[in-house]
Amino acid sequence: MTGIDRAMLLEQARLDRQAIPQFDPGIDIDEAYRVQTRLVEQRLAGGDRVIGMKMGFTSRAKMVQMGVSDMIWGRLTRDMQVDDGDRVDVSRFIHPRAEPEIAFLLRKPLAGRVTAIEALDAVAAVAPAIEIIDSRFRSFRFSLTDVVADNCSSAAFVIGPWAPPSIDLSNLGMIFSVDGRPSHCASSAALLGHPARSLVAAARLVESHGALGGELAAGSVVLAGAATAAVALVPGQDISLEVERLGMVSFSVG
Ligand code: 0L1
Ligand code: MG
Repeated sequence: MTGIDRAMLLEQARLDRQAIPQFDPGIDIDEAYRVQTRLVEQRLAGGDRVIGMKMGFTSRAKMVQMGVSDMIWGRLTRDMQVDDGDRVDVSRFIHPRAEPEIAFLLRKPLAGRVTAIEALDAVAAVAPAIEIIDSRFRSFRFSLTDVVADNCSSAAFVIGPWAPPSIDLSNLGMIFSVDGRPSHCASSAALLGHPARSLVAAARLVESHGALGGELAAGSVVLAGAATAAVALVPGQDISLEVERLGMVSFSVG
């Protein structure tokens, strides 16, 4: 099966809301990112636009939940964004889950090998965020290369109020709640010890893969990755994340 075949299968699975089996034989990581590029190109051909990047498996909790051990990255597009406080109709997904994150908004381009201080200097604002993931693979079972090809399970994301980048992100409490009751609690330090490290990795990866024009452009959004395991979504839930000093982001599940 060619990379284009794989990208078309994944896109069809999303459109039909029908999970597919894992790829057999597997593919290597470079081919997996090429499949991801082809996958997202199909959406861009339909008028969608890349607005940023998501990092994945940047916390131990997520690596353990999904049984993988490497960081991955995917593309965020405009059509994936849901407004803070909105109702999300989950019938458009296969088996959606939500996870608590921190988002960065860039004020200037970022690429290559940068320090955490340089990465933070490129940040215009930070916000609490929730990512909705929806693996196109059956039962959320995948290899690292499968999930990369599948745009890292990304399905939608919600960003809360933007806060100044001067806030110290090193150890902020994060309370992820379902129906107002805490489901998972974490510190922002769960993200590689400091969320800025996820941005550093994003800058390096985007350049080394020659993706997104080889840089994170000014105005890009970067999701730093989930700080805890993800929560399965069912209609009727209210999902919220409160991040100390950054505030709250939420959506309801329809
Ligand atoms: O933020 C994350 O670590 C999510 C990675 C997405 C892959 C998945 O769990 O399906
Ligand atoms: Mg995520």
